[in-house]
Amino acid sequence: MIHSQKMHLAIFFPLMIVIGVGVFWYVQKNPLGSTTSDVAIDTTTPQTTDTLPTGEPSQIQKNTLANNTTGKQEHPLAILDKQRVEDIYAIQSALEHFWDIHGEYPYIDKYLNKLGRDGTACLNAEGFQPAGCADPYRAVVPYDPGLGAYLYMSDGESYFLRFTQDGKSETFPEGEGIYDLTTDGIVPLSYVQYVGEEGDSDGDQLGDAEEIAVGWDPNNADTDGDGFSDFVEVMNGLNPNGDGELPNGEMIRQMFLLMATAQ
Ligand SMILES: [Ca+2]
Ligand SMILES: [Ca+2]
Ligand SMILES: [Ca+2]
Repeated sequence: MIHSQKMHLAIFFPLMIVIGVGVFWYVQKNPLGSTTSDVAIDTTTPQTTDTLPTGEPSQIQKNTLANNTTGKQEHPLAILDKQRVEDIYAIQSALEHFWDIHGEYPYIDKYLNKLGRDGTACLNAEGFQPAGCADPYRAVVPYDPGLGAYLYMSDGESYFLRFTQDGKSETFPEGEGIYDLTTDGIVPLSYVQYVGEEGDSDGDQLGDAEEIAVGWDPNNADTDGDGFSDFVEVMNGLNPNGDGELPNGEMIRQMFLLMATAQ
C-alpha cells in the first residue's frame, strides 16, 4: 500500500497542478453558471440540505425518478447512493474474479479512468475493454447513475474504485462524501483535511480557494439555495450556482475528486 500510495501521489500532484491551472484558465475565459452581473450570493444563513426542496423537481430528481421503475417513494439521492454502492461491489466482484485467474488486478496507468465508458465498458482477460468484448468476466461495467463516473486506478497489486455518496442512503450510513473501495475496504476521503490554511468555511467538502476560483460561495454550503449542497451538485454534474447542468462539469468534478486523494 505504501508503494501504491507513493505511486498515486507521484502521479496526482503534478496532475492536480495541471488540472488546477487548466480550470483556472477556463474559468477566467468562461465564467461558470450565471454571468457575474447576476450572480446572487447569499452570505446570510446557511441553507439546510437535510430536506428535499418543495416545488418543481430539480434535475437530479428528474433524472433519478425517470430511472426509478419500482414506483416506491424514496429520496432521489438515496436511489443514486444505493445504486452506486451496488455497482461498486459488482465491479469489485469482477476485479476479484480477474485476480483469481491472473494473480493481479487489471493494470491501468492512466490517471483515474472512468469506468463503464468508452474503453472501460467491458472486462475480460485482457483487462478493461470497449463494449462487446469477447469472453467477458463482466459484460457491462456499470457507470455512475448520476452525471459523473466511477474512477479506477491500479498498479496490478492494489486498486481503488472512487465513488461518491450524497448522504441519503440508509444502507450506507457513512454519509455525504467521497469514498474509495480498495483492497483494504472502503476508505473515506476527506477534502477538508487537504485544504489546510485555506480551509472549508462552510463545511460542504469543497475548499474555499477552489470554490472562489469557480465562482461559488465559500461561506454557503448551498450557494443557489435549491436544497442541494454545492458538493452534491458538483458531484452529480449540476450547477451549484444556478439551474441545469454545470458547464464543463466533468473537468471540475474531477478537480475536486483529485483534491480528495491527499488524505
Ligand atoms: Ca466549502
Ligand atoms: Ca460552498
Ligand atoms: Ca444548491
